[in-house]
Amino acid sequence: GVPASLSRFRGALVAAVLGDCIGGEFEGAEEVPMESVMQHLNGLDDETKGNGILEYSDDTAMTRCVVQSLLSRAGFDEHDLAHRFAKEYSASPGRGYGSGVVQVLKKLSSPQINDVYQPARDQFNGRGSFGNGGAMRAAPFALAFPDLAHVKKVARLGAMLTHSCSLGYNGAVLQALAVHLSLQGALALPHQFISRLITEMEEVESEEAALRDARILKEAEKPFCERLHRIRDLMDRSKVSIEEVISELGNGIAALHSVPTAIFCVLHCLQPQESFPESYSGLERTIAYSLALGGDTDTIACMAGAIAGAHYGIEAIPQSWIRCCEGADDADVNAKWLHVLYHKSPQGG
Ligand code: F2R
Ligand code: MG
Ligand code: MG
Repeated sequence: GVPASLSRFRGALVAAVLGDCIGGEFEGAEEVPMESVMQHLNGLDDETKGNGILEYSDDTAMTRCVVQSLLSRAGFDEHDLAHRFAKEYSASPGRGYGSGVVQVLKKLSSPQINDVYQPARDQFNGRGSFGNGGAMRAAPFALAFPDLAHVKKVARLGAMLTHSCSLGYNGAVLQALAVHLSLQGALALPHQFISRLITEMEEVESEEAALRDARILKEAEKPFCERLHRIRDLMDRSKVSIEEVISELGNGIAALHSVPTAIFCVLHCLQPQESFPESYSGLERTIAYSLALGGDTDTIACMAGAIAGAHYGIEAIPQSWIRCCEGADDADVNAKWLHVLYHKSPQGG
């Protein structure tokens, strides 16, 4: 693949923040007319809206914890990361966290905690969360380590601090894999990109815990693989409506209903679309399209932003968008440090 340039690291981390901040406007909306999306995005060009007026939500708050932990520990440290999640939540609880994960974050703040994975295991009567909260913060794992097996391992562990159901943590593995491959230029060949994800997820979803969870939740035997196959079918169609994307892939708060959707947004927007201005970069198209799907827009745009940003690089992001979003400048600085860590990492670097 193409060497992972600094521009791709910056694009990934900054666009994830923008997806969260810009997508927050429509989170939970059932229908989002394209005119409303364009009106919102055109408003970002207004100079008076600079200086980070669009606040980031839990997606970015937790991603920042992952980044800061990876950088300060020069690797994955579950105790440090759990501590950062808990501290961040208690300092700023109003960032729109999922209603279940709040219990985990409160338990993680206890000084008596020994097993930092236990609070997540206790969720939902012991079944664990299948929400997309593990996936929404998974991108930094792909930006810190070049070795694919290590990315899979730490994305899973990082998600398991809050999401012990395989349909939650495997969403994080899939999101990290997509960023990892995009960083290396794999989106230049979209069909190979999706085939590669299917191959990797076949192995991931062959584990006993994953097969068991899928059975209990009455999902397909390998649910993420099944969704990736649906993406491949949608890619082969000449026209796909928003309604069809929602019905085939979903736009909800479950990782299964949002991570594959984010991947589809990126693939669908690789080519110009008639709904968007010709001047739009692929990254602008991707974020705009993610918003138009409605549902969990901040999180789908955040995840799609990370994958698209790793492909197009920082140059594809309008300065006016960066100026509007809280935390975008910090993400840009942190991306440079992750780039350093990635290139000196012992995990295959
Ligand atoms: N939560 C939101 N947005 C809506 C609320 C906004 C807020 N109250 C406000 O207005 O300020 N967004 C954020 O949550 C998503 C990530 O959630 P996460 O971290 O996965 O949380 P949780 O609580 O673990 O799971 C989310 C919900 O999914 C359902 N669920 C999960 N596992 C389940 C299971 N095993 N059985 C049944 N239901 C399960 C529950 O409804 C959970 O609350 C992102 O969108 C982020 O932006
Ligand atoms: Mg959020
Ligand atoms: Mg969300």
